[in-house]
Amino acid sequence: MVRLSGEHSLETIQRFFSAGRQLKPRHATYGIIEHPDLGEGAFDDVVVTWFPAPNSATGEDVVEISLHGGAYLQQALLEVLSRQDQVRLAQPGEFTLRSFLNGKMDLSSAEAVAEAIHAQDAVAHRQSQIHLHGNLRNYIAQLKQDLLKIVSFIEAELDFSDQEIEFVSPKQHLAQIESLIARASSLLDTYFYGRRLVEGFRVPLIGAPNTGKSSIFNVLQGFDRAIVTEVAGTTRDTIEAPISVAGHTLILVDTAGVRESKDQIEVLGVDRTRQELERADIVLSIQSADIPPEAFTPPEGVPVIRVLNKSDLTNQGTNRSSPADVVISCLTGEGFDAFHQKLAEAVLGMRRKTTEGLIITSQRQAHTLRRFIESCEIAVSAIHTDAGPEYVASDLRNGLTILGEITGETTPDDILGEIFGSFCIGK
Ligand SMILES: Nc1nc2c(ncn2[C@@H]2O[C@H](COP(=O)(O)OP(=O)(O)O)[C@@H](O)[C@H]2O)c(=O)[nH]1
Ligand SMILES: [Mg+2]
Repeated sequence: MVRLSGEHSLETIQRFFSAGRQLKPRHATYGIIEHPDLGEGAFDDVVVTWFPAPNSATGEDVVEISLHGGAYLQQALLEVLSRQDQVRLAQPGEFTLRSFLNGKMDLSSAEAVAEAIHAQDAVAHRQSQIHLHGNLRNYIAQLKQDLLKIVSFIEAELDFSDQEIEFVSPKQHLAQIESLIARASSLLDTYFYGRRLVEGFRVPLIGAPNTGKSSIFNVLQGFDRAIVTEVAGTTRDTIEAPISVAGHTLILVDTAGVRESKDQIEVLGVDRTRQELERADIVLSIQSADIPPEAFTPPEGVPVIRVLNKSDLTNQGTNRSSPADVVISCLTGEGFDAFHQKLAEAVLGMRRKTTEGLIITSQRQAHTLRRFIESCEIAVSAIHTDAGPEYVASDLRNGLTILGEITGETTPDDILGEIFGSFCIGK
């Protein structure tokens, strides 16, 4: 589909389209595209739908041309259309930007469009749909409304402070402000999981040379990607590949292992392994039945799955006693179902949502929420130190402005540029 948006959309398409009847708002009309620049005779038969402003996706006049599939038809039409007066190709994200500027969607929904475009798997996609349908906006709107109520009370006290009226002291707003902080924090807590929904969970394979890390990497991925040999130290660089587990994307990282080595390239590989360990979300600690176990300290707070490989060799093994969560063999395929199950448990164990099912995935939203919580915390300490209602009110006002940035009521232009720049053309 080729889409035109803006005030010259209708007159432009009328130069190309003949149907024997007028286009009717929001009705699909079958007809023919023809134009001298597209060669002699009919170019394609198409269906054109006209959405007059403001009842369209962008809030402007929109014309959608559904043509036959195929790169040539699409490219030729785009090229000729974009050479017309008052017509040019859209920038990435421009349709969504216009929709936002015309009040058709708030900023968190616009970001959800970006999330939907970038979603790599089922769970991330479902989350983008929850955001797109405004649930995040509603959550923030509720926070704003409750905060506004508190601010109004405190400011009313300021306005009438010279009169003999009894007002509640700012202390009595403490519990409400603290509950706002708790609600914002529970949303912020979902960011750790939310970011990984979008980027994938990093899962390095760590272990002594020849334990079968590269072999496991290949089996989990379903095809041979990493080089497997009997020579210890074959894997020098890290290689990564996405796999799907329980609807989540995991980025498997095959590493060089962590042994001390004299080979310079291998040493660099071992350094990389250490860096991977620092970024890890789940660590696969690999041992094998034929190789003595090597001690390694996993990073704190990161789930580790202890894998004992080469179960087919257990009888001749030297490593029968090492404790493992799963016992597998790349040779026979034994244990891989249980291994998948363990991986699924590990990612699902990291899932965080608010009670409304919300998860934030954007760094901008997380950063803004953090600033909001900070300004509420400043208000709380102002109350504790009897700083005076004018200070409390001003900190809370600040919080209101910050919340407005999440939905886009008060977002500076440079931030808008950054958000919409991450879209693809035609969205
Ligand atoms: N018998 C047996 N050999 C395996 C198994 N997995 C890997 N190997 C062999 O172990 C050697 C080292 O494997 P590789 O994946 O390169 O180990 P890495 O150094 O940890 O990456 C290769 O010869 C593999 O064929 C297994 O489950 N059983
Ligand atoms: Mg290897």
